[in-house]
Amino acid sequence: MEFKNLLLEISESVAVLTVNRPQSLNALNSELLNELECAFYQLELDPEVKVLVVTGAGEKAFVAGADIKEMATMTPPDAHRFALKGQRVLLALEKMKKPVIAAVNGYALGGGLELALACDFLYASESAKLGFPEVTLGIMPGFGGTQNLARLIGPKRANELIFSGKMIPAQKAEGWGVVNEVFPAQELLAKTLECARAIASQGTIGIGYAKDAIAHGLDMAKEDGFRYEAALFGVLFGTADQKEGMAAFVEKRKANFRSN
Ligand code: DAK
Repeated sequence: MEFKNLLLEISESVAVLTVNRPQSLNALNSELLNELECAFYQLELDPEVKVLVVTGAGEKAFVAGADIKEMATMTPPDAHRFALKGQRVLLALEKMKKPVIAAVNGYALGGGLELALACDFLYASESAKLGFPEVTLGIMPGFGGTQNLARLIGPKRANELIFSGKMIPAQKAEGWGVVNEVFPAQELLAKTLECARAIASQGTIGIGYAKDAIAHGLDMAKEDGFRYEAALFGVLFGTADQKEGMAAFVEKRKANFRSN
């Protein structure tokens, strides 16, 4: 599919998906949400892609939220459809089997922060600002933000951020555990790609199972999580990756994973 609002580059098993509406600070409108949904399904199925990086075009914004100009005139049925679409897109991202890293290169606000939080982890530039300004518009986060943020940083900090509508700098978000690491703006993408390529060189099936165990284990009783982990661990011993990884260790060479 041709994208009007996204740039997609794939190299060395890493796909970089760039939200590309810099004139609107990469705000998410309906057309862009449709394109994101297609892109996530396409990348999930593409055997060339082992890791996905999501970022924003330009130096100012990752994604400054849902498109307020489009939302301003929505009727309740329009808003309902828009909400269902946004939730579907972010759930598709959250459920991707492949690792996804957000490279937050500027404002990540509202739906933009929800997009970043749906990724497996976030790196950010020193100039990035994160927040949920929805209450300043008379609404509340609606693409999973209340749920993902409170689970991630606890209700007290989530309450403060969401009730106040204020933005916090990347460094503070790092202290809160929202962002894994902060880099100078000009290094962000290179550092993100370095990490993405390192992940892409490992056994993809093991990483996918670990992602599954972490995500689903959080919703389980601990003993059930342990049982689930053990079951997946056992399955890995039927894969070529496990055989290659352990043979490479014994033979003192670099593993060459084929991910089957
Ligand atoms: N939507 C549309 N256009 C936006 C935008 C946005 N979210 N953010 C920025 N822009 C546009 C601006 O209107 C401006 O366009 P022109 O006026 O030049 O045509 C251009 O981008 C540059 O922005 P500024 O001139 O404002 O740039 P500044 O540096 O002065 O300010 C800013 C940057 C990020 C502080 C400011 O642009 C700003 O406050 N933007 C809005 C941020 C915001 O409130 N974001 C949250 C949006 S609400 C739902 C689920 C989820 C959601 C909604 C519904 N359902 C379940 C129904 C999600 C809601 C949101 O995300």
